[in-house]
Amino acid sequence: MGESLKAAYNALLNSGYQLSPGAFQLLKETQNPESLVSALLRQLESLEKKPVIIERSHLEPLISKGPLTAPSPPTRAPQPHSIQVISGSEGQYIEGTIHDFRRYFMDRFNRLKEMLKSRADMRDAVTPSSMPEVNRHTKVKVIGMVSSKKEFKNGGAVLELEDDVDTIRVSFRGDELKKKVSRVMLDEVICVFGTTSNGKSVFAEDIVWPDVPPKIRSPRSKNDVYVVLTSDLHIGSKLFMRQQFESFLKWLRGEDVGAPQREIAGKIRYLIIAGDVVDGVGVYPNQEDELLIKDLNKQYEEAAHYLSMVPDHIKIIIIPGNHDASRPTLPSPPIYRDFGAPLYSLKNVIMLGDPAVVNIEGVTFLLTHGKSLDDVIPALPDCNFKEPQKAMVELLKSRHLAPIYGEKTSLAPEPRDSLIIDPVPDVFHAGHVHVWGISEYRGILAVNSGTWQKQTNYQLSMGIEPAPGVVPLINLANFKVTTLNFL
Ligand code: D5M
Ligand code: FE
Ligand code: ZN
Repeated sequence: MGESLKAAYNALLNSGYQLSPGAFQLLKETQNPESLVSALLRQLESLEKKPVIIERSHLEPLISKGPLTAPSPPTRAPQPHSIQVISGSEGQYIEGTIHDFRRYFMDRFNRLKEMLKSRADMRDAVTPSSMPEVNRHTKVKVIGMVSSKKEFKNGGAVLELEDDVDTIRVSFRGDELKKKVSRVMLDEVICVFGTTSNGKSVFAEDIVWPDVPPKIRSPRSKNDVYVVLTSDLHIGSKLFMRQQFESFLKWLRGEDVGAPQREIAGKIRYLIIAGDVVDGVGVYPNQEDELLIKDLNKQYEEAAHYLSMVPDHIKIIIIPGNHDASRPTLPSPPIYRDFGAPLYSLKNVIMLGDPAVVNIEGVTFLLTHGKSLDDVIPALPDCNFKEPQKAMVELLKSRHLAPIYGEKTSLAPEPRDSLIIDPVPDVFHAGHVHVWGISEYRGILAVNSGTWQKQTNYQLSMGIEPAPGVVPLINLANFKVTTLNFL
């Protein structure tokens, strides 16, 4: 088997698919099996009902379309932007009754359960209310939502897993399992492999998270196209780093930069801002003392004034953060027009909600401000506020942007849980923590884009040390991330 064919074949198996003989033959004959499979996996991600066996007919349409082998056009004229908004929640009004929350968690549970069950080794998994009736040791796989977690000094641990009807108790022993249990977050959906002797409780042997399938990364754009990621400008705050942000804007325009950098600047087509555009008003006690502009409308006017300096050939995508004029509850709608009007009037700006999924030049971006990191980072043993990208990777494994319910992140119980990570993105972009960081997990880039705000008094008192003025940018032709320092 050729290298590319082998990689393609393994990628399918690892994602839980089997190949029909016809499909295998077709893969063997095609020029680049790896990119064909990669295109197929991307397409399958968006399907609710995924096939078990990949047939020839799944692959054929992807070949006849021809983009995989088509030669690049010999043109030097500027290409049109290619941007498609997949989702950018409008944030519907919801009362939040017990009934609403029940329906919300049922949707979360059912969809993550189906995700787990799409793996070949988990098709026979049960849920707490469908445990087998047994009276001797029997192997079981149980999918449930974690409703409680207790870790004991002697190294043992107990989890309670529930579905809409029943709860079961799962016990853990041994160092390896202890480490896995410490990674379990409340309200996430997991599968436990183990044994039961009564159909009511389980001795665990392993834990499996929904996770993302391993991906083959193939360059998505033929030419160098740069996407700049930033967030947490906090315009209106006395601690907004005006000068450094102005240098950044100058750089975007290709001014005052050396030749190699100017070349990059000329290839920037997109700028994504993952929330906290302004500092807002009344976001935390005594915030006023740190505000330079105390009027929210004026803060957005100032923000639009800065962003109007971004050249028109760069599309700007903006989602709200917890300091912006939007609902603080997730999912949050786009920044309200009443306050954000000056931003809406910029013609190269696209305003979206949190979370949002956009496809840029064939690359799927998942955007969120990252408010839930306040809950997730303290809950996970190997995560910290200095490396927010690590917690972002854990969210990918949980396939959820805000698994923990009832802490600092408030959730709107909409009928469909839009915080489930689906489709699997190529780039996962968040901010909020004010520290930049980049990680790659199973072919997905997780990027936290830092801030333009110096340390606030609150952050000082909490020992939070921001890392401002650094901007990551991604070249969509090779997925290389460059960081630029404007300090
Ligand atoms: O959040 C910037 C960082 O500071 C983020 O890690 C949360 C933390 N922060 C800031 N203010 C608070 C309060 N009042 N409680 C808890 N954590 C906080 P930002 O959204 O920019 O304020
Ligand atoms: Fe912020
Ligand atoms: Zn924030």
